Amino acid sequence: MDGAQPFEYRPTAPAAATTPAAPQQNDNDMAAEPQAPQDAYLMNASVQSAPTDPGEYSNLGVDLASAMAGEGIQPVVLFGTNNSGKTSLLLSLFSTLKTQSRLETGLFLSDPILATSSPIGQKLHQDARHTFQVKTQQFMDGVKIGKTNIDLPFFIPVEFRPKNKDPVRFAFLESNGEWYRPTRGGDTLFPQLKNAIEGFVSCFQGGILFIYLVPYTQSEVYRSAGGGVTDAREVEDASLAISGVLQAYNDIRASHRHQDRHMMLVSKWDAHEKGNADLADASSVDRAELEAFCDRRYNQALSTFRGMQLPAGQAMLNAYSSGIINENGLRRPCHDYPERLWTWLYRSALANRDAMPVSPFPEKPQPPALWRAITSVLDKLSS
Ligand SMILES: Nc1nc2c(ncn2[C@@H]2O[C@H](COP(=O)(O)OP(=O)(O)O)[C@@H](O)[C@H]2O)c(=O)[nH]1
Ligand SMILES: [Mg+2]
Repeated sequence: MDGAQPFEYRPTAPAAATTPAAPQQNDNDMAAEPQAPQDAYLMNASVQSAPTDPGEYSNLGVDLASAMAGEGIQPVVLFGTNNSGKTSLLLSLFSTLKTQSRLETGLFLSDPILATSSPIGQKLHQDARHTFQVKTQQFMDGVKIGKTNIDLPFFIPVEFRPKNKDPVRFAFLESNGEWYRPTRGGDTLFPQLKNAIEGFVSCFQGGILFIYLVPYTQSEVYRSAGGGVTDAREVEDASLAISGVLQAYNDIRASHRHQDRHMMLVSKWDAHEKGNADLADASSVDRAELEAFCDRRYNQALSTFRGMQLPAGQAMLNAYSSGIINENGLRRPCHDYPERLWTWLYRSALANRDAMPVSPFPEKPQPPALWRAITSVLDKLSS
C-alpha cells in the first residue's frame, strides 16, 4: 500500500533528534524543498481534511519523538496487520478504566502532543479525541467497530491516574494494518515502515513499549469481506508482518534499546476459549497451549521474536481478549485482560523512570467458588 513513497526518510543525527533536520541539505531529496522546519506541516492548507503526500510530513515522527520525550510521555507502539485487533485492544483498555470503578484509576485525554496551532497538530489531536471518546463509547455500547482508515498514524495521549500512586502519561499509537502487510512478488517482502513511525522509533530518546498483535483467527472478518481469502493465508501474512516490523526495529532503533519492552499478544483469545466460564480471567490462559499455538501458526513471528535474544524481562508472550465480540459488536466485556495489560504498561513505565515498579490497582477480590461454578454451568448451557 505504502510502497511507492516519494521520498526516503533520513533520520537526523541523534543529537539533532529534538530539532527537525534542515531540509536544504539534500539537493536531490524530493522532501527537501526549502521551508522552515516548523512550517513543514503547514505546506498544504487542505491538510486538515485529507493529507495525501507523506513527503510533506517528513519530520513528523522526529517531532513527535522530541515532543513526547520532552513531556515525559511513555509511548506505546502497537503493530499488527489489519483485523489483528489493534483498535479493539485500545478501546478495551480505555473502556475498562472508564467503567471499572473498583480499579480506582482515572483516565483522561491529555493535552495535544503537537501544538494545535498547526493544522497537522490539530488533525492528529482530533483523531485521538475521536478514538478516546466516540469510538470507545461505541465499543462499550456494543456497536461494531469499523475498519481503521487513516492517512497518518497518530498517538492517543492519555493520563493514567491510579489512587495514591504516581500518574503516568501514555501515548498509544493507532495505525492502519495495511502498512505492515507483506508484499509478495515485489523487490522486498516487507513494506518499509511508514516514515512517521520509522522516524519516531529511531529517534525517541527513552524506552518504548511495543505490542505485537497476532490474532487467533481472522476468519469471521474475511468471510464477510469475501474474495476467497483463507484464514491460513491471512494468519501467515500476520505472522510475516510481525517478523518484518521486528526486523525493521532491529535495523532502525539506535539508542535506548535496553529500556524498550516487547509484548507479543495473541489477540482474540476468546475464540480459543469459547464457552469457558473463566474466559474473562486472564490467569486461566494455559501457557503451554499458548506457546504451542504460536509455534504452530506464528512460527515466523515467534522465531524472529526469540531470535532478538532479549533479556527475559524485556520480552513477553501473552494472550489477550478485548471482549466477547461477534459480527454485531461487543457482547460481553473481558476486563481482566485489559487490567493485566495496564498493570504491565504501568510497571514498565515506572521502571523506565527508575521508580519502583508497583501495581497500579487495588488487590482483586476473588469471586466465591460457588459463583464460578454457576457461571461455568450457565456458559456451557448457552454455548
Ligand atoms: N472475538 C473477538 N473479536 C475481536 C477481538 N478484537 C478484535 N476483534 C474483531 O476483529 C476485527 C478486527 O478488529 P480491529 O480492532 O478493528 O483490528 P485492527 O484492524 O487491527 O484495528 C473486528 O471485527 C473486531 O470486532 C477480540 O478480542 N475478540
Ligand atoms: Mg484498527
